[in-house]
This record gives sequence, structure tokens and C-alpha cells, in this order.
Amino acid sequence: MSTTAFEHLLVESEGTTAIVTLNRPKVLNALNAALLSELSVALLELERNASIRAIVLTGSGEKAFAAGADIGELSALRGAREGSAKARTGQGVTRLMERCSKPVIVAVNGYALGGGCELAMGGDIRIASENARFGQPEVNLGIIPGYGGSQRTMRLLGAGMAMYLCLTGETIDAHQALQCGLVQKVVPAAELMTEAKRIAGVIATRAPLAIAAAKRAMNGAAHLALDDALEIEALEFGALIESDDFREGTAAFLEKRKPAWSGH
Ligand code: CO8
Repeated sequence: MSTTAFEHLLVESEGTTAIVTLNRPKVLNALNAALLSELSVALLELERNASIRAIVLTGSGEKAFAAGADIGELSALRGAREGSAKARTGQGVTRLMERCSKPVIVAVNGYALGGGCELAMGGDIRIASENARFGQPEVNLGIIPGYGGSQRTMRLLGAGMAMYLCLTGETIDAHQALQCGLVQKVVPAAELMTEAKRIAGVIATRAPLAIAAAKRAMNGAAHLALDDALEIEALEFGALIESDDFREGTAAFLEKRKPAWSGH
């Protein structure tokens, strides 16, 4: 599947779905610099892989998706410049996920804390197992979220919930996460990967250019002024009208058959 050998990641494919597994189970998949760097490489490779239509991101083991940034590495940071640079590196990985033309479905199989919760928020759709727990406990360590958590909790959950998570450092369970919109579905642990792969499979049956355009319109424009964001939607919409897949999709509907997408 992947041309690169990874130390801290497993990258596999099932049909048109890539499954990327954070793989440091002994430390609850804590995100060290090497893992983040490998994740960037994997995302760029999957972006270029035409046979892949969606990515499922999960953690190895039954206990954690990721229990945050590697606190051992974190404790060695010295100086504001180095701290900010490390934060930007993790933020960069979440931006790669958002800018990837293929949807990233995050299957949260346990703790998603600190950087783990921030990584999950970089995905497009989050599914949680019943035993998942979410939180931004950085204030317990004398810091704030650094991989986008202070901003994405505000955008995804609203100010009250964002403040609650980032100021108390308390964790919430999967059902509370569903209630506040942090995840889109909660399933028993045994069904987590089946459900994440099912969603990836559904997306793979839809028009590829439309999926990529929808991600660009939503992730790229949501925080612009409404008029500017609507203009981006109109431009993306207009470009799709010139695609072969638009002709195919509408023809297939009228001819009562399944569309055969060319991706052009
Ligand atoms: N980093 C390093 N090691 C970890 C981490 C972590 N984040 N989390 C767990 N581990 C290790 C433990 O040290 C332990 O190792 P060992 O067996 O060698 O003692 C092993 O994983 C298992 O963990 P526990 O024994 O603690 O398991 P428990 O079931 O008792 O507890 C918890 C599970 C509640 C998840 C607990 O491990 C915990 O609280 N972990 C830390 C959670 C946390 O504070 N996360 C936030 C980290 S800060 C962060 O993410 C900031 C992101 C932005 C950074 C930007 C610049 C770099």
C-alpha cells in the first residue's frame, strides 16, 4: 500500500479505503515528533494514490486513539521559539488532513486527549467507540492546546463547551461528545472499524471531484465572511458543471442506472 516503511504507523488498504493506525500502544499512541512526521508523509502519499478514495484514522490497542503529545518529549522543550515551532508542526498535520482531497474518517477507539483530541478534530467525520473519552487536559501541564485545540473546539463545539474543555481539563465520554457534536456517531467498540469503513465505502460510491470540492468548500471557506464563502461555493459548483462526472451523474439518474464515475 505505502511505499514508505513506518515505525510508528500502520498503513493498510481495503479496496478504496486506506486505514492508518497510530501505533505506539505501550504509551497509548502518544504523538511524538517521529509519529507526526510519518503521518504527514502517509497523508501526502495517500493524497497521490488514485486508488484510494477515503482514509480511516485510528489508534492501535483497545485503550487509546492517542493520549496526547508525548509528554516526555514535551518536557524537554526549552524556549518560546522551540515551543511555537513544535505547535506549528502538529497544526500542520491537522491542516494536511483538512486539505486532503479525500475524506478522513477518525475512528476514536479510546482516549483522545490533548493532541489526540486535536488530531481527531482535524478529521472530517468522527466515530467513537462506547469507551472513548475526549478532553483537552493541557492546563494540568501548565500549557494550552497547541495542535489547534483552542480554535477547533471553539469552531466545532461553540464557546461554552470549548471553554469547559480547555479551562477545566476534564474529560467527557463518547455520549457527551455526541451530544455536543464532537463526534457524529457512537458505536460499540467491536463495531467501530466496521462502521468507519462503511462510511468510507459510501463516500467511495460518490463522485470523486464532488467529494474533493465539497471538502474544499467546507474546510476552506467556512470561516470567511458569508458572502466570500458563498462565492467559493458558487465557483466550486460552476467548475463541477463542466465535469464529465456531472454529465454521467445526471444521465445515470435519468436512465435509472448507477453512475460510473471517471473522476474527470
Ligand atoms: N505521553 C507520553 N506517555 C504517555 C502519555 C503521553 N501523553 N499518555 C500515557 N502515556 C504512557 C504512560 O506514561 C504509561 O507508560 P508506562 O507504562 O511506561 O508508565 C502508559 O502510557 C500507560 O499510561 P497510564 O499507565 O497512565 O494509563 P492509565 O490507564 O492509568 O491512564 C490516561 C490513562 C488517563 C490517558 C493517562 O495515561 C494520562 O493522563 N495520560 C496523559 C494525558 C495528557 O495529559 N495528554 C495531554 C498531553 S499534552 C498535549 O497533548 C499537548 C498537545 C500540543 C503540544 C504542542 C507542542 C508539542
